[in-house]
Amino acid sequence: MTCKRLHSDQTAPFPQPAPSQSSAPSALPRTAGETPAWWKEGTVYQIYPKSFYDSSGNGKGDLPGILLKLDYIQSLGVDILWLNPVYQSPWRDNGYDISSYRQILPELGTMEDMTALIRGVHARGMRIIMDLVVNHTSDQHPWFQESRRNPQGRKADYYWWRPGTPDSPPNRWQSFFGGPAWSWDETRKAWYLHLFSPHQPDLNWENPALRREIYAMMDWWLDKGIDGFRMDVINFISKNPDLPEGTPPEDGRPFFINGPRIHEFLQEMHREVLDGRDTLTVGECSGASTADAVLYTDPARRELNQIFGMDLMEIDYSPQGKWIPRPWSYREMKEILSRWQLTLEGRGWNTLFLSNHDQPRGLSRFGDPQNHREDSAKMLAALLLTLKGTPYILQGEELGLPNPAYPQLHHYRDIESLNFISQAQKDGWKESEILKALQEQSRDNGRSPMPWHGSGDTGGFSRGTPWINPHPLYQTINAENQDNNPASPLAWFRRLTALRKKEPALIYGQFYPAEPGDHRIFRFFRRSPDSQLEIILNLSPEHVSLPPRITEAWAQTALIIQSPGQPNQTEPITTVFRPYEVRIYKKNL
Ligand code: TEU
Repeated sequence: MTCKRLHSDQTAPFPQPAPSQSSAPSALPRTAGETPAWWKEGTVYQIYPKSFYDSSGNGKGDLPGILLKLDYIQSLGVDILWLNPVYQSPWRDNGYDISSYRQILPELGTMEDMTALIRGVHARGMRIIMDLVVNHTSDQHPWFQESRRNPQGRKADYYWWRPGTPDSPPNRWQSFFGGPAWSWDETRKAWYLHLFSPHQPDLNWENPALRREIYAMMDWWLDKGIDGFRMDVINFISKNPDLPEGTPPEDGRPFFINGPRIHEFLQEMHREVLDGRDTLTVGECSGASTADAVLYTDPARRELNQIFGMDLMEIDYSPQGKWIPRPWSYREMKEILSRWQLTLEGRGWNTLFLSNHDQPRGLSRFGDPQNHREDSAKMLAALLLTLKGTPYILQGEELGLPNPAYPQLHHYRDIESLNFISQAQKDGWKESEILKALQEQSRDNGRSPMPWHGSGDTGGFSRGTPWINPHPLYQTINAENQDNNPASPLAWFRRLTALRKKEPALIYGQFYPAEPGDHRIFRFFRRSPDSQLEIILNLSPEHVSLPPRITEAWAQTALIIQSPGQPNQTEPITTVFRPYEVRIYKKNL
């Protein structure tokens, strides 16, 4: 591993782009030596189906609703849809507790609706991936029901069962949602492991018959026409079978994160299911380092195409966890992004994301929704669409949507938030403190209904009562009022997706960090054989003046896009960056 940690802008190495190779013969000049793939070129739009568009009036978004909005999605210039789980589920963890992998939750639609959606997406030249949740199932899944009832049966060890007595669990591991990671099952008179809620028992991947069932299920979905999978906590599936206690004893993570057989399992999955298919596989890999990311995504190893690393999402986690966030700096943010870019260059492939259904909105965390909402949203969109990797945009992010920051405890729905509320109350937190933590960190911040227009009670999301409150700002921030406004975040987002399609250097070009000239500036190059783009982002709400050694070189380049400002109008080259200003200069080589 040659992963250098960059400590500060002063000490950071700034490798300059190598001299132009454009005269040298290259088989793939537009791809700068990278093997081309649709999943490298595409931008992914994440849809949280229950909060996207409710066509039936039951207060929940649904599959026909997504179908009705495909023209809007296509108009964004995105290429791939990722759907959060829509499978049959008791919905204890919003669908991440699946009770039947081959059925659709009736509230969300039917299998015919799903087939129609796949067809509709493909007819528009886009692709669609689904969530694959195979670290655990619901406790209502027939596999678990059979496993708990029949300790001698074929499915007896599809899950992590351990003998004992109801008063002494096999170890002291804690679950991610709070409370012990073991529950006692009265039917089988044994303990079972659940890294998440007690309703989400962990599957035992040591069992080859179980693995075969999962591969068959994946095949079944791919045969239906989906284009790949976002794999939920996929790097947790291999556990150390001794299940040792950690340090402290409650921390079992070293024994199941990137566990002993993880690479073997993923390579087997590749052989059994993915080989010969043209799919996108992206693994959610909390606890994966950049070195792990290379192991998971190096094409020669035949595991996954990409992973979601969580370093940036955990930038504000304190030693006490996510609910007590700590301050972070622009230096740390740039260090994380640059480290992932540099380590994966030529060895794997990155994902780029600032939001998802488990996180507060990227704008609220990394931008300034109070004072510079639109400009900071545009800067963050530019960050996502100009670094190297596949960008993932959460529905509403294209509108510059901040956290809904619901103002009362009873507005929250997510199991993790509800468990936090009861624990914090027990621990004596004041209600105002609990609310502040939820408003900043709750997963519900990424799950509010999509604001389609500014009228009615729900912003066009539903004719019924929404399962979670509409976004409080839907009257001012919505798709309709941004659609024809060329200065809107939505219009800017469309310009960026169009730019990615026009400039292969933004897809395949090598990433080079550049001397920023100021700690609030993120400056880097994307270089392909025939062009070099220089991207300069002011990460801050302040005016920043750059030194002449940086700005003088711009005279030989073209300013191809800039924010703030009107499209097709760029400011004369100035050395002062306005709050959240973005500029991209291009030089032909
Ligand atoms: O998330 C896994 C995961 O690491 C999160 O639970 C994380 O700990 C938490 O969101 C941080 O606040 C995946 C899914 O994305 C999530 O929605 C599920 O709840 C979870 O797995 C269990 O399936």
